[in-house]
This record gives sequence, C-alpha cells and structure tokens, in this order.
Amino acid sequence: MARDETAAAHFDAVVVGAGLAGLYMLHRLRRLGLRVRVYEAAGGVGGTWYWNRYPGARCDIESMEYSYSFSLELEQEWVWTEKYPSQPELLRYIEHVADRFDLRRDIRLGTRVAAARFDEAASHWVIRTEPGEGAAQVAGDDLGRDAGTHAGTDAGETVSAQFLVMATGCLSAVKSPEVEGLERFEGDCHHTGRWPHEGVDFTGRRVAVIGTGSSGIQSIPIIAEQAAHLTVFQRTPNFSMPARNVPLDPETQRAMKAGYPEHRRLARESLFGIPADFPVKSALEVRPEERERRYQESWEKGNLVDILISYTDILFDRRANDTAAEFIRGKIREIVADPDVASALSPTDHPVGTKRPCLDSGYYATYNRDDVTLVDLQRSPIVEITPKGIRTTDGEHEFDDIVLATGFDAMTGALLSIDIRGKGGRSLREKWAEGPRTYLGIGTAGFPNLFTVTGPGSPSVLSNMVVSIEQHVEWIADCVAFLRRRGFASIDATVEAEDAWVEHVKEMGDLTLYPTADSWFMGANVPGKPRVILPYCGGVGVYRQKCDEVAAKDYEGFTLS
Ligand code: FAD
Ligand code: N01
Repeated sequence: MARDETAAAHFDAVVVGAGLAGLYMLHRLRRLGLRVRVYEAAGGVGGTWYWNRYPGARCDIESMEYSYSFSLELEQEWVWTEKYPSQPELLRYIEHVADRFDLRRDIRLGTRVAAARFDEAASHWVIRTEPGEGAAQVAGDDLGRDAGTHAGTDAGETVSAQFLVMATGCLSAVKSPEVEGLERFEGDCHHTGRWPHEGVDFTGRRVAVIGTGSSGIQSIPIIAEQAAHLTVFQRTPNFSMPARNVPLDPETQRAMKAGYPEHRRLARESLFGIPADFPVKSALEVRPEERERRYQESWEKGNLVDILISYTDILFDRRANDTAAEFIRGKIREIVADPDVASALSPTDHPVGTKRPCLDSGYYATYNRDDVTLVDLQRSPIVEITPKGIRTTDGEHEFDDIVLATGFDAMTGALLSIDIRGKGGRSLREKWAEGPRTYLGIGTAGFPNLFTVTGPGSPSVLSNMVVSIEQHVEWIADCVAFLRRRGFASIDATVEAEDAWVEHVKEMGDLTLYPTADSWFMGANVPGKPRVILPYCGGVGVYRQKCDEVAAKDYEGFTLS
C-alpha cells in the first residue's frame, strides 16, 4: 500500500481512545499481527474511569459483571473488593490490564486525534494529532504513574493507517451548562467528568451542584457531608434506587468465578448484558399488592435493571410504567421529610427507565439535612453565573465552589469533535447533520475502513457496556482478519444496508417509551442536537445474532474491495 507523503509513519490500524474499548481493541489487533498505534487525549489509560474522579464515582453494574471476559486467567485472578466497584478500583483494574497484556508501548497519551481523512487512492486513513487535554499531566505529575506508556511526544504529527477504529467513548465529551457567565465565576468550578486528580476538599465551603443525573446523584450525598452548605440546582428530577453496595465476600466471589462461563454466555444473550429472567406478565394484569411486592423486591436488591424487567410492559406501556414510577415516587415521599422538597424531587415528566436510572447511596435522605438546599430550576431558572455565584430568577446565591454535573454530548459528541472526512472529502459532521447514520452502529457508508466501537445504532449505552464493547471489538477484529485473509483492502457499508438499519433502529425505538423522554439517549440534552434515538433498543442478544449473521454472510451489507 502506498504511504502518504506527509505521514510520519504508517500503521495497519490506528485506535482512538484507551478506555476499556481501545485497550481491548489494541490487544485483539495485535494478536492478528497488526502494527497498531493508540492515541489517547488523556494523561493515562482508563477512559471514563480516568476522567470521572468525582466523590462517589462508582459503577452501577456489579463488578463481577462489569469486567472483561476475554481472558480466563484475568477473570479468575483479579479480586474485586465491592459489589459495585468505585472509580479508583476500576482504574486500578484497567491499569492492571494495560500492564498485564503489555499494551502501553503502543499507546500515545496526551495526544488527541484532531482530524482523519480517507485517502481513496491509497485506501487508507491519514490521521492528524494535536496535544490532548491530558498532555500536561503526561509531561508532569502523571508521568510516573504511566511509566512505560509513551507520553504525548508525538502530539502534532500526521500518520496513516489502513484501519481507523474509534474507541472514543459514548460519554467522554463533557457538556457544560448553557448559561451565561461561567468564566466570570471567581471561585472554583469543576465538571464531574474532568475532576482534578488531587481531589477537592469542600470542608467549610459553600458548594453548588448543578445537575441531578447519575453523576450528581452519586456525588451530592458525599459533598453534603463535607461542605458547610450544599445547594443543589435541579432542572429535572430523576428516578433513583438505593445501591446497597457491600464488600464482596470471598465465598460469593468464588461461586461467581466457578460459574463464569455460563454466566458470561447468558449475559451475551440477554437484553441488557446482564443475565436475567425474561418477565412473563404485564404489570397491568396483576393485583396492586402483588406489583407492590415485586417492586419492593427490586428496591431491596439495589439492581437498576430489575425493576425494568419486573413486567413485560414497563418500557413499552405508559400505564404499566406509571405503576413502577409511582412506587418510586412513594419511596421519595417516605424518605424526604419536607413534602414540597419530596414533590420537587419526584419525576413526572418521563417514564421510569427512559432516562438512565440511577443508583444512589443516601441521595434522597440527603435533603433532610439542614445544610442542604434544593433549588428547583423549573420554578426559578438560572439567569447567569456571577463572579460570586449563581443568579436565578429568585435572586443571587453565593458560593465558593460550583460543581457541574451536567453530563455529556453523548454517543456522537466525541466522534463529531474530530474532523473526519470520508470518500469525496465528505465530512462526518455533514453526513450526520440530521442525526447519526450507521450500519449496525459499527460502520457508516462512505467512510471505508472506519469502525466505531459501541457507536450510535448499537445497544451500547442501554447495556452493560463491557459486554457490548467486547462484542464489537471481537467483531471488528474478526472482520479485519477476514479482509486480510481474502486480500481485500477496504470495507464500506452500503447506503441501502445503512438506510435499512437506521430505519430499523428508529422502529425499535418507537415500540418503546424511550422517545417520550427528553434524555441524552434522544440527543435532547444538547441544544440543537437532532432528536433521534441514539442506541439500538432490540437488546444485546438479538443484536449480536444480527452482527454474527452479517459476518457469516461474508459481511452482507458491506462492499469489500
Ligand atoms: P471511554 O472510557 O469513554 O474512553 C474513551 C477514551 O477516548 C477517553 O479516554 C477519551 O479521552 C478518548 N478520546 C476521545 N476522543 C479522542 C480523540 N479525539 N483523540 C484521542 N483520544 C480521544 N457503563 C456501564 O455499563 N455501567 C456503569 O455502571 C457505567 N458507569 C459509568 C459512570 C460514569 C461516571 C460514566 C461517565 C460512564 C459510565 N458508564 C457505565 C459508561 C462507560 O463510559 C462505559 O462503561 C465504558 O467505560 C466506556 O469505555 P470506552 O473505552 O468505550 O470509552
Ligand atoms: O449526566 P446527565 P450525568 N442547567 O446528562 C442537568 C453514566 N453515569 O453525568 O435533565 C441546569 O444524566 C440535567 O438536567 P436535565 C450514565 O449512563 C453513570 O449525570 O437536562 N441543569 C441533568 O440533571 C449517565 O446517564 C453513573 O433537565 C442542567 C444533569 O445536568 C451518564 O453517564 C454515574 C443544565 C445531567 O445529567 C450521564 O450522567 C455517572 C443546565 N444548563 C454517570 N444542563 C453510574 O452511577 C444539564 N443539566 C454508573
């Protein structure tokens, strides 16, 4: 293959991102004998678990499920300490994986991929990098921690690669609140998704948290314990259930490890990437007391999928959903002493499960503290951030610190922040102007040899992400092996296959209640973003089957050349 004149080096594959997806992709492609380079904007590996170091950051899928299954030794030898792993434990695990499989030597940290252009004549990608957000950490304090991983010395170069794999993350492009004056604030301001490595000590301080999604709900109880006073600015309340996190006892862990092969198989064939029995009854066909008992079971378990699969129609029928929603609202009324606060905390705008449900540790009870205030932005919206704090229509509130728990430009944000140009110089931003168009969430027509791990149009964020990541990585690696075996230089989704898939994703979404919520699943959290359902709602097992069928038919729906 011809080398691009301007490229400093040529690789068989470039992978963008060194989170759970990028690391495993590197490992698989290397096993095929490919020469691979990974670029990571951050100062270390870990992706989500590198960036999100806010107080209380933790996974809400059980540790023994939210872990790689590709290495039996890793799976058996790694010892988890808690049912729901904390951010530090997850980061330790991912760093261990990077070391164990000797991945660091092919990773360039502190290096952001800024642009990628498909060179049709050479049938390869030309990739331009620049210093990433973590470049300073690589050069400074993080160098020791990531010793062995190549630092961002290559920032600002151009390389070429036959394959380009975007492992850029669904929740990696942070979103600030669209309010005036943030830059004028004289105190400290931190986004949960870019938390300082040294931590933040809120002792004796007046703190504001904007946002009550999962990040806000996890951090609020812990910040409340430290701060002199905490004020929570809530635009829309969310449904949350108690996590009931516990240390993992050796016996539970041993039993799970003994049963891993079957457990992992069931996870791969399941709806959400977690083994669970499919419900058989409608919520509307059972007596209210029976329903109440069933919901109480979910509440006791601390398992967020459980209530969604308690009955067949929770995610499909508003009346069925209302029974579960009302159960949780009842719990909020029981826990929160002030009825006005309880009412403000009770979601009525969206069905339960149509925004990602939250798991918490003492969230609702936090509002019973004298040193915690809830500001309901539906009653008094934010007008501006001032040098001293936050002004709502009710007046100015002064703070020492503002925490932005305002989420992410999900699923498309990281991809579209890169200037990606396919055949004929067409940009991905232009192609996706009305919403993402993909075939299987893995490829997009007109952008040959470009793969997206857990891209829009795949189950991705509606699942245990590690299960979905492994499935995509393995599918992509198998595809690359097939192309090389058969002597093809490129693969590109056909427009027909893509159109049909986009339609199918929409149809599946329309069968559910997801489109009724103003959620990030629908792109509704970012002003101006097209409103389309981003993940595929058909379930992890069904989706995997479809991907396997496509591969078995020599990549049906793709053009190979
Ligand atoms: P990421 O971990 O996001 O990694 C992507 C990496 O790509 C990042 O490090 C980023 O810096 C890098 N990158 C992006 N663009 C560029 C570029 N242009 N150049 C170079 N580098 C780039 N999922 C679950 O299943 N269960 C959970 O409980 C759960 N909890 C979560 C909690 C939080 C706080 C968040 C934010 C997400 C959570 N998720 C959870 C989703 C989580 O993102 C995935 O589970 C998983 O970690 C994604 O891995 P990834 O490698 O695909 O992406
Ligand atoms: O972000 P979010 P997140 N003014 O988008 C509010 C995963 N995750 O970081 O709903 C005022 O959910 C916004 O209000 P509204 C998980 O997949 C998992 O919390 O748009 N408020 C909302 O309340 C999750 O879904 C865990 O009205 C503004 C909040 O900010 C995903 O990451 C932990 C605003 C954003 O909530 C994202 O979660 C953390 C504005 N201008 C994250 N803009 C686990 O527990 C936004 N908001 C595993």
